[in-house]
Amino acid sequence: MQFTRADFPDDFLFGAATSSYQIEGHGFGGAGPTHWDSFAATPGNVVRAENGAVACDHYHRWAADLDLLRGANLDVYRFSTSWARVLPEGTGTPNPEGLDFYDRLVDGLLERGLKPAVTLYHWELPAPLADKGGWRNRDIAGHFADFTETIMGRIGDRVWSAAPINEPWCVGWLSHFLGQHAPGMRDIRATARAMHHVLLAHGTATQAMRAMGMTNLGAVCNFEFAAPADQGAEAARAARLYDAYYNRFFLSGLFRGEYPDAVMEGFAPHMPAGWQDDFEVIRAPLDWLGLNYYTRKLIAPDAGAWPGHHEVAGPLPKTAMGWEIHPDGLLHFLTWVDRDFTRGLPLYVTENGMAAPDLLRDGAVDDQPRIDYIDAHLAAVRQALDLGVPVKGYFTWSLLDNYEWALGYDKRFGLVHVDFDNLERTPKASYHALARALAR
Ligand code: IFM
Repeated sequence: MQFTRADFPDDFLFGAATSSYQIEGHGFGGAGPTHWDSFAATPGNVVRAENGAVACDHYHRWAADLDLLRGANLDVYRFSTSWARVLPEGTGTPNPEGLDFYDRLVDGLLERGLKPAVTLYHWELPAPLADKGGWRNRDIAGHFADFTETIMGRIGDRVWSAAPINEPWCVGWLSHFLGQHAPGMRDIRATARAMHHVLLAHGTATQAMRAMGMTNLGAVCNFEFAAPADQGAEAARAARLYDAYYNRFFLSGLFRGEYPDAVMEGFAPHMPAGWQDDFEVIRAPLDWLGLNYYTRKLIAPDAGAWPGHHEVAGPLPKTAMGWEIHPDGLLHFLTWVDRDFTRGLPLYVTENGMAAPDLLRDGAVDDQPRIDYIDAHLAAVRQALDLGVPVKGYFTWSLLDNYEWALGYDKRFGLVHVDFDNLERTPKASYHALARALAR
């Protein structure tokens, strides 16, 4: 690795990120059913119909996994809590085993000198709430605040930071417009409502945590650099619209109390009644913003219904996800977000990493491309710091190879290889390189 900890400010934090459904093993410990279980059980949605029932068995192996974090000389661990593990019905009586699990996890992190950075929701909605319309139903915001109070009532006194919802774009657009994630809908009315309600739920959860006296509260959004597929005016317009519903919609809601006009051209007839009155809740003050960044997309116009465009393959080297590697996009977003939205608020790169066809050979995994990817993106962070952007930390996605949603277990993002037959963990070359770079 080209960089070391010494290349960053003293208070700059390095971490790794995971999420509950992707690693824990949802079949254990009394967790209730989620919309990801039924989505995965429906033919055609997930590669080989794989689900998170066992995943990495982190539910039983968490202590060894936390040792891996410490062994990599990381400072902070970003994980999520499973709503359905804590409240199997989504509302009502908590599952004591679920609360105990997160309690042990937080204590285990603190014992190892690691800061617990919690995300409340990373996509596994309890099935009983999905039955009631899930993110399309405004009631979700109240239920989410209740869940927040339940889990934070148990661990909120010891967590270092908290953010309500991972990647609102995926909860809204990817899951309700593109149909690629649970609940697999392709409906513009569902999308407009889900995208608004996810922000409302962010606001109610943030208010609930403030009322409990919690501090260091943020939001985590994902960003893709949108570039026109050709030099024409139509492609430029298409890329601007992609940028509006992907990158600007949620920031505009959170920091300006409005939605971009270009998005409302499509969404206006489908918004829930009274949506304009919700911004007071949505704009609950934040202490930081997290940016998840992986790639750019080339956007070409077409004659289809709104938004009237599609992605085309780009020329840059790609990861195993088929995603172009474009570190300049991270520099763009860090500087743009600071200048136009957050204005001095601490920023964290809360996810960044690559999938690769990593092979375990003689007990080792040579994943030099991942080392290069991390190096290139850290160089972008370093440039942003030099320009005065207050970037305070960088998290690699992910600690472990895990369940990559609709793509099942094939796409390996981990610093640590997981053999999904026997669940054995093997730190990859990137893990060892990071541990050396971060040694104090
Ligand atoms: O695995 C996902 C994660 O759940 C959310 N951010 C992107 C990652 C890679 O696709």
